[in-house]
Amino acid sequence: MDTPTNHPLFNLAGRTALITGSTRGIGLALAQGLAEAGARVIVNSRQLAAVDEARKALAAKGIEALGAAFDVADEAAVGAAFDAFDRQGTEIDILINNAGIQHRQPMLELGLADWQRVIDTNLTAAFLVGKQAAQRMVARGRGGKIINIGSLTSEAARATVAPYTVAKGGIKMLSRAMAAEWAKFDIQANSIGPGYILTDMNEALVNNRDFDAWVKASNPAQRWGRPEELVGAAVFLSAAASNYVNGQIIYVDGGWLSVL
Ligand code: GCO
Repeated sequence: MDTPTNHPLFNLAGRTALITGSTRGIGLALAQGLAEAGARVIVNSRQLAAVDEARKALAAKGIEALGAAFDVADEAAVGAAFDAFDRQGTEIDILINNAGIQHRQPMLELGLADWQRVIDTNLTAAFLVGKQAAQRMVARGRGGKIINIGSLTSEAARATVAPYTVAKGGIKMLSRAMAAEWAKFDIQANSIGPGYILTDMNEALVNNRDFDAWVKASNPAQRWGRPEELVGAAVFLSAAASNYVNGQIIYVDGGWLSVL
């Protein structure tokens, strides 16, 4: 990879970033984007094989990524992963809580187990991983950056995705709660709210003609977003450029939430 030549306010050289759920989709694009801005990146998912594959894909682009396979929703596994980082001397300066799942079902039929699974993975995990990362940032005294990935549903509900909507609304407020408690340690915690993005998670929606037409008609940009279009906001929120920006959510949605 070329030596980063970006503006110093956006240069991530010397920083280490953990991006959860980064073996595909938005997470993988953010891992690549942060690496291109100079960061050393750690790829994560539950499956070691998926982590290895993502590292290979990044290596083919000249990026040497580290890997850490663990379940972000499992408190013991998260603790063990951070203990391993400590043993290896890996110090995380930037955390992107990106891991997320979807479950589409009308709420009248929704069972507790599915509700809980989505809340655990999309919201509680960001608290669990965020806490471990922040404890170390505070102890090191050099501050840090936390980015929690929200959604259009951080702001507005859509039928059939209630637990996801509730979790993503929570993500917006989790960033603010983190900012409230950790800003004094020079930690900035912000959210990014992607619009409808072309990812595997949304494959069923992309392939649904009515849904695809709805996305193109409702969004002023008249198209789906691409994962790499989230990189600019992520680099900004990971870099010195955002050192006095805290508790915000930046929607990267083609203008969707700005219109009726
Ligand atoms: C859905 C999607 C959403 C969106 C996204 C919008 O079923 O509505 O999967 O989760 O992709 O989060 O911002």
